[in-house]
Amino acid sequence: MTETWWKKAVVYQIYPRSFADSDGDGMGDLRGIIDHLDHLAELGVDVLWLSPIYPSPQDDNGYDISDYQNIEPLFGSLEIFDELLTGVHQRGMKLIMDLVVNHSSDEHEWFLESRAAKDSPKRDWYWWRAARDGMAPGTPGAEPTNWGSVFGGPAWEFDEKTGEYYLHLFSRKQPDLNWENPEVRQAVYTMMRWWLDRGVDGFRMDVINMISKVVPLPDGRLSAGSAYADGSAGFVGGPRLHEYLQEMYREVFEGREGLLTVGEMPGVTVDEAKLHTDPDRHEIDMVFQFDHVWADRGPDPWLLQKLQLTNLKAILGRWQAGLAEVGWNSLYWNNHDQPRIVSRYGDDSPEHRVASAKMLGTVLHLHRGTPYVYQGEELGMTNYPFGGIADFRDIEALGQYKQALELEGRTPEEVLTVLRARGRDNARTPMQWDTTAQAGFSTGTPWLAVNPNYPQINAADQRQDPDSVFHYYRQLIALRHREPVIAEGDFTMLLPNDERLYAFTRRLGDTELLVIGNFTGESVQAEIEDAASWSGAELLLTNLPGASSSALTLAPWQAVIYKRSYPH
Ligand code: TEU
Repeated sequence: MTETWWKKAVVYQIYPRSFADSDGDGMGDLRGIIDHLDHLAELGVDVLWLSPIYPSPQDDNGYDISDYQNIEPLFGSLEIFDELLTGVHQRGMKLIMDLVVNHSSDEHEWFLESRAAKDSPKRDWYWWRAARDGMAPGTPGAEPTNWGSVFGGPAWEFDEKTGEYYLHLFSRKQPDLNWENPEVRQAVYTMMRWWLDRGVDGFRMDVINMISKVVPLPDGRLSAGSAYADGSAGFVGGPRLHEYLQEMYREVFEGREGLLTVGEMPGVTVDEAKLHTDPDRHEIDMVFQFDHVWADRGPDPWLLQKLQLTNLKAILGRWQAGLAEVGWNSLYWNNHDQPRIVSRYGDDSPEHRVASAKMLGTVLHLHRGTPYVYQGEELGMTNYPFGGIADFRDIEALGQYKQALELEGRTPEEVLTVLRARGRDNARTPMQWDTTAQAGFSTGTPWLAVNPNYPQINAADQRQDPDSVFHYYRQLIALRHREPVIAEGDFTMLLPNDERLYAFTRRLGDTELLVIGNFTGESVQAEIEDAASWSGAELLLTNLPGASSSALTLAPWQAVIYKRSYPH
């Protein structure tokens, strides 16, 4: 196995609480994952990434961890985890854990100790600060900086007991760990080694580009209409981030083989990503960046914007070019924080759902980088028909809704329009396994409602149907395993100014691929340079009948992959 085995690999993300419930409590669990491992093996994915399964008060569905070295009882036990790991390895797959160490839960022993007294030996394990100079502690505006938290409200919580504030970039139950303190770093590395020794194959590192803060913590920029400032300049890609990641590599990963490390890095630049993933620098294997899922986001967070295809191409093209020689990227449309891609950049109407889901899969998987499939994406699962705010469970949706209405003068309908389209709960509705009650997810009442479209969209039907999204994803994954040009080849964007077609070529040695995806519901002629030279090329894969290399006319939402030898 070479150390870049992951260039040919496809990762599948499981959100355990929504994947499969084996005991009828309405919450997915590890036994449920074990029961469905054959679905994943049949799909052909190489690596499973589990969203957090550690003990947690579940304030942010497990991204608030109260014990890093155990399993949440709702999900199972360490024994069941070992059984799962064995089952994964027996099927030739790997398993990576979610590593959430920018913050812990406020119920973690470390924080309880830190909070107990100003002179606690763990006081400095978190970010404690006094009120702003000249202001009474605990009064509005007295927070140490003007930063807002991602989930609404200020990024600081006042603690009566010691009269100081602690920093939480996310919920108040997710205090930020202080990475400046070497004891914190060592405690994290010890825990990571413990999991690797147990047999896990690596980590997906939650908001890992936020662990280094600018000291002293600076105020952020306040934009018109928002209650709190954007503090990101004080903690995104901070001054010691490279140093910490290199130290982590030495302390945890050096000398171990066959692992995968992926750093989730909202707001990372291409240049920084290149440094993080340059193999000679020994930081991480690949980044998980956000630019292409922010492509339909405008300056006003509560105004829904439509995707401009040229913008998406400019963004992904920039990432392809920037990491062409050195570095590596993850490729994803979906995760547990994003709305369903077929409802977002595709068309989830009965007429076009299947074709557009397959087209989006084709375009993504044929880029250079490691593709991620989020549970249900392989079925073309869609957004949920949310009504009012009572339908949402996500702490982000609820917190942002409250802030927008109470402090920023927004109307419920304005905010709901965006939450319905973009809210994270869209990704978190239960996996649709079959046509039985609750889509076969649970015999009880699911913690979040099942999408009512499960009789039409479910795994059991799709496994039987050779034309399903499931079998198409299976082919895409197999194609990456078979064709070195997909993993290793270079990338050239075509038609950058076309608002309807996404087209590019890939080349490695004497093999060249042409990939075109039609992002519209009309048929479109591809006006690429030298189009005629592709006539006679081999059709590797398409999602609809009637593709012809001599015409290059794409039916609504059609995708094609052609292959020829180079030079031709
Ligand atoms: O997400 C980080 C992150 O950037 C999110 O704030 C994301 O941009 C936003 O929610 C999109 O709406 C990670 C996890 O993936 C997320 O589930 C956690 O809530 C968050 O970190 C805190 O751990």
